[in-house]
Amino acid sequence: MSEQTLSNLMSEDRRFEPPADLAADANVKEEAYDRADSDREAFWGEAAERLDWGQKWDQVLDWSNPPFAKWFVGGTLNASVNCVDRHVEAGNGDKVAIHWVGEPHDDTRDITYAQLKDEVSRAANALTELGVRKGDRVAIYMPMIPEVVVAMLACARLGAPHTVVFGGFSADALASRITDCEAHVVITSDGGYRRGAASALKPAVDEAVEKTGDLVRHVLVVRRTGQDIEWNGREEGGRDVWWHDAVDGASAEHEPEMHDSEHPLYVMYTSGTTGKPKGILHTTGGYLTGTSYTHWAVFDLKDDDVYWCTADVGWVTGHSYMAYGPLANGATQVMYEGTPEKGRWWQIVQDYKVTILYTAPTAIRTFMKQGREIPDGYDMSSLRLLGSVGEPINPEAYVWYREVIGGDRCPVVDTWWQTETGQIMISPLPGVTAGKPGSAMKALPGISADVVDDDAKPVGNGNGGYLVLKEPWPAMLRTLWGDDQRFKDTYWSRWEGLYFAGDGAKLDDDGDIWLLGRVDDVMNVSGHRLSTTEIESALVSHPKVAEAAVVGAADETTGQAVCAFVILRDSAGDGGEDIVEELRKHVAKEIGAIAKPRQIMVVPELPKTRSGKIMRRLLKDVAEHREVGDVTTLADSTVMDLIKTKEGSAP
Ligand code: 6R9
Repeated sequence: MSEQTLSNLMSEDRRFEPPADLAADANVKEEAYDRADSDREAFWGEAAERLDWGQKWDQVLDWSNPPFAKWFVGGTLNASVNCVDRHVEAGNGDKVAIHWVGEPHDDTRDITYAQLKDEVSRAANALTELGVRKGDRVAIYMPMIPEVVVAMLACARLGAPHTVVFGGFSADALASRITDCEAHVVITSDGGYRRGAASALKPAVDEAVEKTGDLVRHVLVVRRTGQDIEWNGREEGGRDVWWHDAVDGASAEHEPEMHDSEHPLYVMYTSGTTGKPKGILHTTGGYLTGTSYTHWAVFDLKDDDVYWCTADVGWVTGHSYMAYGPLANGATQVMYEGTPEKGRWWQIVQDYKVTILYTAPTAIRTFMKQGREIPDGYDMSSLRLLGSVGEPINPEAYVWYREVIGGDRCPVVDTWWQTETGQIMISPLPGVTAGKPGSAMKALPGISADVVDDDAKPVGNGNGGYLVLKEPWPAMLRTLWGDDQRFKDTYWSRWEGLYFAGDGAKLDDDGDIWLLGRVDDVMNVSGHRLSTTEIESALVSHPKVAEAAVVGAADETTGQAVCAFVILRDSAGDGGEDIVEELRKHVAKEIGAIAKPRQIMVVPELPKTRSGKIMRRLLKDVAEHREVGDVTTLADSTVMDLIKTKEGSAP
């Protein structure tokens, strides 16, 4: 990687020391790194002791057949017992597990651990009644309502792996996932609320079920919006069953079975670069150990915290850090049904006295765009810790998040991980690490990461390359559902014994890690490696720019050329006539002439998935004047039309 491209982010020299009181009382202190280094398996064995096991394991890790790992071999446990029953038994039944906030104002519910236990038990009994047995797969396609968590835990209780499909996905996407994991039961709702209106879900399920032939036997439907839907009840020989009919009357007593530590917990589909989505398989003991430990360590979770992860449950962050991690830790959390409306989040922080907020850079940049007057109007003094996940956080957004949302007193933990890793892998520890804006810092205790070159040689401090993981970790994916070969090929075949994450990264002079985006997003312009992130970060540091996305478009002369799409801040108006030239110059100044975008398009929106990732693939299609590809995973598929109309007016 060229010196020039590394210099921009690395010249970021602001440091934020951990607050003294947090450091003094931190769950995890500096010594944890050494302890984990000296005996990694003992370290994870100790972390596993945080859970309740039926039978204790005989062996922490079996890595005799890499890359197929087995963690806590011989141990048995039940994930739902760990997430609910044991807290009730410990006398915390009255503690609120979920403060649920619906999108319509004043539509709220507080659910205690005791209530959650009853509800999960009822749902487990109802699913049994519908014929769900240990090992059967259940598809879940729901909005952000408490029943989605209940449904997941009920499946876990039975040992029936769930596959949650994000509610914004199309009927086709749902059908392909149902087919791939052969689910006989789908749990859904009539609809959900989005941007102030009821939006139907059940019709997509009907369509998907239709496409999958006779596979699906039952569709269990929660009534959320009360809107009109087609109904094919069992009386008429159909598949549909109302949740309130099946679950509400079921017994709240359910004797849980202890499952093998390696019993499948869930399959989560994530898109690969091409072809059919990959079904990432997570199992029980290691996954629960990895998520609960990291949730406790990275967020420094205390008994009286009010934690809020804003991710949708249809995304891995919603699985690890809304469902399993926090519930295994007996935390009180907020769950919000809606999307980021102006001011609404801050109202929620104020109302529920949220202490820990975990969100994505894209949301932060949206709020930056709206202006600080909005959050400034709320009392957010309850906050003590902020987290970021999903993409590299540019220094501007980090500092804004820290200052405006965190009142300049809350540490920001930038957490790097993937659907595949299951748990946070690289992150500051809030009581230990002095944060650098834009850096995820260091592998957590018990995790071993490095940055290597094409020949798997460690690049050393001050250099860039590929991020790899060197040792197995508890919540790692076990395989791709039904496709061991693709699992090996995708992650383990590039270099012997190393997990290839697909991300570019660099080590600064202190050895701290800076993520540079997917390696497929790393451009090569005239033989210079340029990171999309780095140029985006430079663009966003311009006062008129709210958000930016950069792609490398094929170019006859330079191999690839930098093409940028920018959203201007509301205060910048249309940016003025010379805005494009002004921004090109700005990038040249920030990074160097080589990084100057060939083309900059001012656009009203960027195409994003519901988990907030910019779909650069689509922008690349625009930049290379191709027909725009598959838009079904976009949160809002009309965005591409807006961008294409702009294309005509591009310079
Ligand atoms: C949890 C999640 C994984 C990809 C990953 C990387 C990017 C996630 C990041 C980050 C820089 C962070 N990513 N967190 N990049 N800094 N803190 O997002 O899972 O949806 O599977 O995405 O997201 O590129 O490889 P997933």
